[in-house]
Amino acid sequence: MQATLPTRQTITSDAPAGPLIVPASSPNGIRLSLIVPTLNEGQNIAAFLRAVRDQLDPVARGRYEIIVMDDDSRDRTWEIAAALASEIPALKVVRRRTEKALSAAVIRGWQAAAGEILGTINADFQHPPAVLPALLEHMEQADLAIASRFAEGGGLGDWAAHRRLNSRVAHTLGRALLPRAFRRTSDPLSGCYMVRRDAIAGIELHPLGFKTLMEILVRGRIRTIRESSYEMRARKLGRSKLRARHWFDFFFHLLRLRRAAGAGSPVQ
Ligand SMILES: Nc1nc2c(ncn2[C@@H]2O[C@H](COP(=O)(O)OP(=O)(O)OP(=O)(O)O)[C@@H](O)[C@H]2O)c(=O)[nH]1
Ligand SMILES: [Mg+2]
Repeated sequence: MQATLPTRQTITSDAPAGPLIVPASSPNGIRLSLIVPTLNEGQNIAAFLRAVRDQLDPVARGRYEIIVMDDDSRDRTWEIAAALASEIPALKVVRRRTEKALSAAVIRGWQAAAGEILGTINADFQHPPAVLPALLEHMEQADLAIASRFAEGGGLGDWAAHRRLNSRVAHTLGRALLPRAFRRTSDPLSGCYMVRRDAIAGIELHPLGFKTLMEILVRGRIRTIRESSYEMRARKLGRSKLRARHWFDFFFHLLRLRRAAGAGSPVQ
């Protein structure tokens, strides 16, 4: 498919660099900045962005932005996304060409964002965009709102047995190494959540791998957490980027956070 040429304002290669620190922001009327990290999601991205817009327009029209953080996908996801600029004025696309990593892409997106609430969701429909309005509403009273597979009404849907087992092992390891952080939510490994900018501004983050939420739970100034349940789905289109090496990333990330928690983080 040939995408029309994106406008200059929609697409940029200027991702923030340096330490992963989200700045405090000056008031500008943007309530929510939603980061969508992508790598070769050309088959999903257009339908996904339209679905996000359809969920957010009724509750936050003119007060949200969607930032696609694409790591220079070979299938030109960035170009397909940016071609939607006229349909989705709230859209920005960053084509990152210097770094490649999911968790850093999310935080770089927040560094470039304007909103007082910062969120993230995957581009492959595994997190249903329909959960977004409920999360945003929770943010009226919370520092962190999490889309949870394990809250009442949620589930792992059509997930394969080996993925369910992986998930169970990951949760068990997390509970053993970071007990206090893992007790605070039913789904500390969720990839879909919103956090108040104030709760993480000025704190240097050190994520590794796919699980940024653990980073926020340990290093952030999180007092109140709310959850909305959802049914996880298996990916329908495109290929998984999850690899065996992400298990090592996960394990080292847990150890790093355990050390940080011991050094006096708010949640140990
Ligand atoms: N920017 C960026 N995005 C990534 C990278 N790796 C994965 N993603 C995106 O992050 C999200 C999660 O990746 P997935 O491949 O879906 O991982 P997963 O959900 O654990 O695996 P599946 O269940 O098989 O889909 C998707 O939106 C991906 O496109 C990366 O290195 N950089
Ligand atoms: Mg996925």
